[in-house]
Amino acid sequence: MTNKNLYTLFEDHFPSDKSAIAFEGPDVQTFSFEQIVIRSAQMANFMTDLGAKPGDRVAVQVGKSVEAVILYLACLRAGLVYLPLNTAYKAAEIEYFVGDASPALVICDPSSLSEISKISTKAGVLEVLTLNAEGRGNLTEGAANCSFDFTTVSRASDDLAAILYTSGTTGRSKGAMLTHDNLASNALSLHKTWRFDEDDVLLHALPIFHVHGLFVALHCALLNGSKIIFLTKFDALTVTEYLPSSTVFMGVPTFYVRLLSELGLTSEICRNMRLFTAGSAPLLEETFSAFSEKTGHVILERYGMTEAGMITTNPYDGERKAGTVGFPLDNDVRITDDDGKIVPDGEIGILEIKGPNVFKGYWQMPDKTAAEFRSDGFFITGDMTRKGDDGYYRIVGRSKDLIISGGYNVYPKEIESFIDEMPTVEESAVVGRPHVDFGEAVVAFVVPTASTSGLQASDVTAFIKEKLANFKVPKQVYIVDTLPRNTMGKVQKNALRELALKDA
Ligand code: MLC
Ligand code: AMP
Repeated sequence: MTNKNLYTLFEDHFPSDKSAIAFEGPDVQTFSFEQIVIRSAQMANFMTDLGAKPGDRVAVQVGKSVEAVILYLACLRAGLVYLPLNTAYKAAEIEYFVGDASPALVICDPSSLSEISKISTKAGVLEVLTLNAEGRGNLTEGAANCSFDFTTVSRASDDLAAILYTSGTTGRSKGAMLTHDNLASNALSLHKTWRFDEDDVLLHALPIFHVHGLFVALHCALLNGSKIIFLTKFDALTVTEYLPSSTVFMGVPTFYVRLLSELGLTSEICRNMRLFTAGSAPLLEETFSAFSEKTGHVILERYGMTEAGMITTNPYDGERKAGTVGFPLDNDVRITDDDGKIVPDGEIGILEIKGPNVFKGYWQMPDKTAAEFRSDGFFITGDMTRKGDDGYYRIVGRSKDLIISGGYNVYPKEIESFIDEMPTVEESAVVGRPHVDFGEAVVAFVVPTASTSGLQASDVTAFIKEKLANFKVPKQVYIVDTLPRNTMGKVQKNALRELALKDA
């Protein structure tokens, strides 16, 4: 059996001159490909020595550093299943993920060690290790004493490489199980379609705990064996400083909105750039046009999701159309009605997909998995889609109750359930409202209990801030007497969206 380990695919594409730079940046140490190979071997040895075995999960909540990328590669090499967690998650959120995934190892920032250790002990974790945003901690210290040699563990195509949690419209988050082949097939497809070549330099400013920054961006560059300018956070000014030495940039729409307000963004600083891509949320036509006017570059918008990586893309050579997500990559797509019947071209329906990129299922949730697949294997994305006469696909809405704020998904149900736990609250409803910077902002309508007087919006915000990630905290809270309902008693979220919009 040939080894289908994704790391092997990357290593096969590393340059023959391994002293070539793999990562550099203003806040990181420079790493050559040789160092990446050696350090990932040492880390794989360290985790294996601690007792982690192929198939075990490694949950990781750490700041962005090259060492965190090496940790990801080390997990692949050791056959461990990488489970990245948003750095914004609070202890209560982490407790769920660790309890659900039962990882063998948990890696966290030293500042959260005591909190995470308590959670991990309850979940039977073997060891909790630390890694700070500068790439230091007992993970790198322990690895430094290990051998430089590690034979990458052989994996079959459908062995798990990663689990990424994605929230559900009802109930708790679901762990999307991604195999080595899911990730490899999508990486190869993007690398080819977006025409990566040996002289490319990727300017990387995305977080590395989601599909976009971890898989789409990193995989293309690793598969290309070329340099990454690695920024540890997105900052528009810093991006403009590094654009002249880069050729490819990937971002969520908020990155482009913020770049457009940088005076230094000119066509001159983009002179070496060949590709700007956008995704994770809809790119407004005005952002698309303004960027093209200012830089001479037409942003290539693509569409994807945690469960499948990238699904469609605007063409590299043909016309890139604003408001569209282009054409399917190497997966079959169809647009259907609620019963799964294909709708005529030009009509709106739900996008369903099938292909090597589509995940294996939700971790330990066979019923939820079954509910989201058709009997012929197509996965129901929940994205309302229309294929135009021109053949381009357009994402026109979502059948799932979901807000995408600055590229992060927020599920109203999760926040509503949380607000409703406040003893002073009768009920609540959460909706999205257009936001100039984040695309959509979270807004909450809250009804106090009959016996409560004087509940303030700030009480609700403070309650949420303590327990949930900051991007889930509503940008505005309205205290109201009642929620509008239809004759069936269902909360009319459209009416609330209109109210919030009017008020804005
Ligand atoms: C930060 N805040 C947000 C937020 N990010 N609020 C709502 N939505 C967000 N996305 C909060 C902060 O905590 C702060 O709150 C306030 O808003 C202002 O913060 P900021 O300093 O302006 O934010 P910043 O740290 O600069 O972060 C903004 C950002 C970041 C856009 C750089 O959100 C980001 O990196 N987004 C990218 C997300 C991403 O990679 N998505 C890919 C998912 S994969 P306070 O209270 O402290 O003032 C996927 C599949 C696919 O979807 O197709 O790609
Ligand atoms: P996630 O669960 O974080 O992977 O988010 C995936 C969701 O982001 C998709 O189901 C879409 O709703 C949305 N999305 C991603 N890319 C685009 C895009 N280019 N346009 C519109 N929505 C997008």
